[in-house]
Amino acid sequence: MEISRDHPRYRSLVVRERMSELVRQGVVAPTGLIAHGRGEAFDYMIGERTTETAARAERTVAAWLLEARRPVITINGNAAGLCAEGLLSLARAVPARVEVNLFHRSPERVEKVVSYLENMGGKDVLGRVQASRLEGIASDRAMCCTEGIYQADVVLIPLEDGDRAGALVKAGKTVLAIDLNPLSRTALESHVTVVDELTRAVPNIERAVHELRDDPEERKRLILEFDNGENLRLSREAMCLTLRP
Ligand code: PTJ
Repeated sequence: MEISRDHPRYRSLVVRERMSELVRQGVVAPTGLIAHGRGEAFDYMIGERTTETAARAERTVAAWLLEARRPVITINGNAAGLCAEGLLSLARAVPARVEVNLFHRSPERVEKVVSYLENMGGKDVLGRVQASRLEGIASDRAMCCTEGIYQADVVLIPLEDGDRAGALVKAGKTVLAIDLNPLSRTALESHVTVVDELTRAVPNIERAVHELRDDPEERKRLILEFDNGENLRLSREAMCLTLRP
């Protein structure tokens, strides 16, 4: 489809086209488009901007990633389609392992998403061999890589489903989410929830990684002072303010 650059929603239309093309290629799940639409709706409500509370959450995520012994960033079809280069760049900056972990899981799709990331420059992307299981999830969505999620102490989960976020918390990991829906189970279960659009959040987190790398005191302060309940309340309040006539 030809999209005119003058269209006021040009960027949104380009992203939609890319996501639907990636559905055709099998990287994004068909229902990933529904998840994307939900994200767009919440982004409207937050004013399509990074709020002050999201910026604080992004710095706290950076602090946790730098403090971690074995940080892992999980990538699903939507996260790959929206922000593969940004997430790979963040992983290199930390450095963190990258693991493909899918909700709509099949060996063929895992292969497609891993290959997609490798074509974007991803090195040592985990996901093809998942020999460990997370407790508390009955289906094969519990599968994860032993040297990835299973052994991780800190996991960044962009656009994750609630069951797995809860299972990661129960497994004793520090769970950092990026999710525009401040009411989702993922947002509520995680230790730090960035209520911001993925492609705005990821470069902000990477910038904070560089800023905080040599500042352990500031990292500790951010982690100690962060209150996710208050962060989610402020995010909901920001949405209410946008909606107020
Ligand atoms: O590739 P798969 O098989 O692993 O499937 C990926 C999806 C995203 C389809 C799957 O994990 C899923 O169904 O997720 P949910 O439960 O719909 O949750 C996705 C969450 O991400 C929702 O709360 C959306 O509001 C949010 N979201 C969607 N797009 C964005 C977003 N948050 C931040 N930035 C976005 N661009």
